[in-house]
Amino acid sequence: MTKTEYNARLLMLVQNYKDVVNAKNEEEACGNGIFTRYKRPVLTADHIPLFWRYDFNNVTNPYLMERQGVNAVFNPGAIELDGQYYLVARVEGNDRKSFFALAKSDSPVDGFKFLDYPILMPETEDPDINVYDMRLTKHEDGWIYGLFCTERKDPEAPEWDKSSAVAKCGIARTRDLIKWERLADLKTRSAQQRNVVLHPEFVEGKYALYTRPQDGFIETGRGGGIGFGLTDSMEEADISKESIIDEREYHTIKELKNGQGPAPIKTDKGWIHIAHGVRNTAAGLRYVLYLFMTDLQRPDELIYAPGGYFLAPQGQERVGDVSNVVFCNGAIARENGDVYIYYASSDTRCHVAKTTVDKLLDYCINTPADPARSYACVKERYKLIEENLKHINKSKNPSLKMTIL
Ligand code: M1P
Repeated sequence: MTKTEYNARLLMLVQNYKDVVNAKNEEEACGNGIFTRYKRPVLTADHIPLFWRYDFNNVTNPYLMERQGVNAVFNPGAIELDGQYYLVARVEGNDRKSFFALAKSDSPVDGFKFLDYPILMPETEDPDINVYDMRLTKHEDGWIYGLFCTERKDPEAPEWDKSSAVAKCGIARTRDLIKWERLADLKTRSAQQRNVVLHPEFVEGKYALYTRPQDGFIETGRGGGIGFGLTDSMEEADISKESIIDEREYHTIKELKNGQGPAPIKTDKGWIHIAHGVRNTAAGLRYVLYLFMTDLQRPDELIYAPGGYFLAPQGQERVGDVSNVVFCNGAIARENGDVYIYYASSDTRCHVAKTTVDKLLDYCINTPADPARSYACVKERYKLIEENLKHINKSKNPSLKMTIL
């Protein structure tokens, strides 16, 4: 490669990177009234700084090749601190290992830039093989906790089995998102755990955690459902009793498995939970987001369970490394009532959708629960149609009249 070719390639790389990182985001038109999607992903593999991927020494890398590629950036935890928006993304290298990296912006919907280095998460005495899906919780004890999945090879697996793994909940805490103190992994009585999330307040004077007990690494087996348990300390977190607060159910969007998303959002009417539900199809697993609410004093008591999904993969979101997946482990509820939901699509890229606490409450309280049978669903829809037809016929609003063609 000549010097001119090298420099032309370098310029092209820089220009492409700048275009991606500086692109402004726009709301999608119309939507469903519950939330508004944004047109561009907020983080992708193309947002990874070039100096994390390329060796820029033209002696050691004369062809300006990518030396350490990044495959995907997804499932970000999210937090607002001092008016800045932070995402702790799951970055997956070409080697399939995930790690955490902090991106920051002064806007909730665009301009996210990674800091100079990814997070070097300290290990415990039993090193993690893979870490991912951090949930950030600003706890009332003053710390910011990051709970994540730590995966290790199953020590019981026979020599020929190169896939069986054990998932546990890793725990770390920080004050500034830069320096992390690793604590002991969570102990529970379940074989495996994923999607564990810390509640932001003490419950009965203890730390409260949402769990997802599972028998195996992929299948929840006899386990599953979103669990709840208490622990005296986060330094040696140990849950002796888990109770299931949101079951998986036959013929619903959470038939196969489900999991708590980010820490729940506090409102005067209860806690709003964003969760994911999974069902199996001939085309593989389908992951969607759904909501439920729990009691303000008793966050383990379900008070509203709107039926069906809240947000499902759409358009380009449906395609990626693990297609037909949306997953959310980060949301920011602002003091002014705005809520930004950060979700990833198909284990590949991160998006944002905007809504408000009032809209989420209206959705949770007024969306009918899943009536469990086709006949009951049609009856439910009849009620809506009958009321609407009466209302439209009485109305003098010409636009409303036009809804009947
Ligand atoms: O591939 C989809 C998701 O699968 C897992 O989630 P769950 O344990 O709920 O099935 C996680 O690996 C998650 O990161 C991933 O997005």
